[in-house]
Amino acid sequence: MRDGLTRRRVLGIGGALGLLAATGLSASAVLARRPSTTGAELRSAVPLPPPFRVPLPIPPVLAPVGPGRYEITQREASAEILPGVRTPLWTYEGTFPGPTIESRRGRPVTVTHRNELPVPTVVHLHGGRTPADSDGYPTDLVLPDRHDATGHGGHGMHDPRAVVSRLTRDYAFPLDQRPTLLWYHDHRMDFTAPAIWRGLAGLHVVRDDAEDGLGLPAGPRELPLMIADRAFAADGSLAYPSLDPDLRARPGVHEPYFAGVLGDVILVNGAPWPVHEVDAARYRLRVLNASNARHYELEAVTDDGRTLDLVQVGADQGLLAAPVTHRLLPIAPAERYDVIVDFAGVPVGGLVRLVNRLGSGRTRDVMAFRVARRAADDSRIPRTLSTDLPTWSRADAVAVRDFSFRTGRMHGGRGWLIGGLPFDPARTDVTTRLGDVEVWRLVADVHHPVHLHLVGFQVLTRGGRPPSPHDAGLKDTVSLRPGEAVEIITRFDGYPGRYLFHCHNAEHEDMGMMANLEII
Ligand SMILES: [Cu+2]
Repeated sequence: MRDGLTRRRVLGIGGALGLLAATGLSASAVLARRPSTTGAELRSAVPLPPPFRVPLPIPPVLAPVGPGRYEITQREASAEILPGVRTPLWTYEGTFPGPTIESRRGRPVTVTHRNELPVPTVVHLHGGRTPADSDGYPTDLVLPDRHDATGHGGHGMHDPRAVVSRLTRDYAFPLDQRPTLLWYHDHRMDFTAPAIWRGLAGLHVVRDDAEDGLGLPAGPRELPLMIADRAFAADGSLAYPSLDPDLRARPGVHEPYFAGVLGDVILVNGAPWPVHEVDAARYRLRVLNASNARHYELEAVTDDGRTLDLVQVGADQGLLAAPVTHRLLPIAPAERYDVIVDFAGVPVGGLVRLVNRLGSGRTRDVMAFRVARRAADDSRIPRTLSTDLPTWSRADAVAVRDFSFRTGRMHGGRGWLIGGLPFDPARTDVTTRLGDVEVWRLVADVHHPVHLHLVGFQVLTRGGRPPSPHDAGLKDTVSLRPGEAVEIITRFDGYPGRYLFHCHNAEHEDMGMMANLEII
């Protein structure tokens, strides 16, 4: 018990009593509200295109400006996301998603971000094993050139440790970590959700020789899929219910979107319900849920109603020890799944739809694959994928901490709290020693995808039972469903400094649901 949060202990996790103690909900409330998703859906005010007409875009790979050096300009741009409709965006390098950075494990990369947007920004590389000064702490602002440096932050919080720069900032990423799909996105205090919504998100892939040697589908048969829902206003802009449309002063969203903003258009790599022509062969899908609040349960369904196996080879933090076969793959905001799907059994001309079992109407469809031709396939899925996963056990843990993720009072209104407290950059919530193994018990009132910066973790239990099949491997984001408790185990290695853990429902994150982790 080293700090305030850990005093709020949860007893008997997995049992109803522990759950109720932690969430403060009545038994009937817990049982009555097990919605499939948390949040409210915005309706677009423009006509929406039919599904499976727009080709799947592949985000461009960013060219380095020197060995290990990249430059990204954050600027306003517009794009034709819906056919015939111009949509203004906030972008990295003029595109949504931003350009993909391709890296090799252990080869450091420096990305110079230049902020030409009208507001301060912060860049976080999600899943990156990054020193604290480049991790994109929410108050480490990059101010625009002519920013007056006032009027930031709705709650008047002062952060004496903030490192603020003007116009540009170099983010240094050692990338001394397992190969996986990372993503970079805005992480500014109080305004992360609307900034990501407007387009500030991109992919960053880390590879190594061992993974390259596995024989997984590669080249054009490896597809990054950034799934994100959005809604469009009558003028073609992205609709978002901000309390402050200028995204400068007052954080948060209007009711009824307090629990999360959902869109009625499903984008993959920035295109609405796209279609991609494939060979009748195996494909490796690098799936990221970049939605602010929407959860998906993905299923690959053929014309004749068959469900194709989704063979998972990797989780948030890289390869599994061995493949895990799913029919239905749940994916919460910020989670990544690395899956192989085999189109060999689908007739040429056939359509395989990727559907979201949690969606309804138009949001039930995600995208489709059109099988265009028969083709040779020398890819394989080895029975052993990796042998370097950590083997932490409960006996290694020097601390067990409990955190509740629930709504509550905050700054005179309502917010989202961890351990009963809203985020305060000036408060240290958890202090841990570099190298320590800890078990964290997380419990939720509604859906909360909980993300730890710096470290990967393993899921020990879910709902008092062994982890679910989709909990396999090393993760950095774990999906808590309503009333659910999850235990995770991790080792805080990497770098000392101030890091975050938070809910990755981006609206919850902006409305208090973050906490500080100080590694000493
Ligand atoms: Cu949350």
